[in-house]
Amino acid sequence: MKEQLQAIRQQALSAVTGTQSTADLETVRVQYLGKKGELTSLLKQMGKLTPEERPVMGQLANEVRAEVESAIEAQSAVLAGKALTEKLEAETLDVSIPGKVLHVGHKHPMYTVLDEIKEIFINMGFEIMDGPEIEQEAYNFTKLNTPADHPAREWSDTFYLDSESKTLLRTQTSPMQIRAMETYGVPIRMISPGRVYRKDEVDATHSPMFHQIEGLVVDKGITMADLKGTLNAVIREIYGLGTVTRFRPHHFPFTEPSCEMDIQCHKCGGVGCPTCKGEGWIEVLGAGMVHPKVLRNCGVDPDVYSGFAFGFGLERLAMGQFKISDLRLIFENDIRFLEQF
Ligand code: 2NM
Repeated sequence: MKEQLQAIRQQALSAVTGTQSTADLETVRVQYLGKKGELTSLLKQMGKLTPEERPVMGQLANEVRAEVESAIEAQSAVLAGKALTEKLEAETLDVSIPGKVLHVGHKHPMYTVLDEIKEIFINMGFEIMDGPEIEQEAYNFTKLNTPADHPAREWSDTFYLDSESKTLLRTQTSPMQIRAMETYGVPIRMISPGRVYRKDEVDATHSPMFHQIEGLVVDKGITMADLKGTLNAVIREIYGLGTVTRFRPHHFPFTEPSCEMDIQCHKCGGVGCPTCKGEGWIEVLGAGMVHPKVLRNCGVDPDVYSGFAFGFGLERLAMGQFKISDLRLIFENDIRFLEQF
């Protein structure tokens, strides 16, 4: 039996060191040390030995088992190292290849300006309200005191969606203010930013779709002084504290009296230059005291309440702010243009 054990030791050790893979090694382990393995089978014959021989053989068998086990462990480490080396060679990585540049987008310049404006009005207690771009003639014109024979209603000026001129693409965002007064009543302090549509040919300063922000304040005792004070405060937030402004008389059907607001040209200080087209002033918005008929059309008693309203174009504001010379650049979405902001 001693000779058999020695033989198993010899064969097992050389089989272990001869293995080329982890799977091979496992086969060898089962062959010698497994439940039906050679060493185990031999130990089952221990009963045939004399009582004196048994402990001697038992000890030898344990030594053989321990030796084979540690050889397996050592070979396992060798094979793992070999597998890693092969893997590293097979999967070569060229660290000199340039990485992929990820393009991260950012806010469109016009929306940067819009967010700034919203912030200013929110801080003054205004609410922001969104409305439909497809409007009814009543909300876009009639309730805003724009009568049927007003030039703004011309087919050449407005996108109508039916032959009776009942539905249209809104030409301003004020219809939303009519809706707000009807829905929430007064007092009210709100702005409505959004897209508006007019039948204009595209050029450097015109587009059939552009963005407007209109505002409305209605309460008891609101006067032209509130209009001037509020708009001066807003414009000085946008253009700087030292901005000089003026109000000129104007006409809008929905306000009476109406005005336009100019800022003194920040480039030439009012002397006249290309930026202000020699005027010394730059027009920034239209405004006025809400016409009593408009208030009445919204169920508001003009003998108790009064209000002011205003409107301005967002593209023009962004163009001034970022020194953009052509309106079309704002809508073309050319990445080379947009990346500059
Ligand atoms: C402007 C100029 C003047 C305006 C009027 C109203 C409403 F709904 F209260 F009648 N909203 N916006 C208004 C007034 C708009 O844009 C140049």
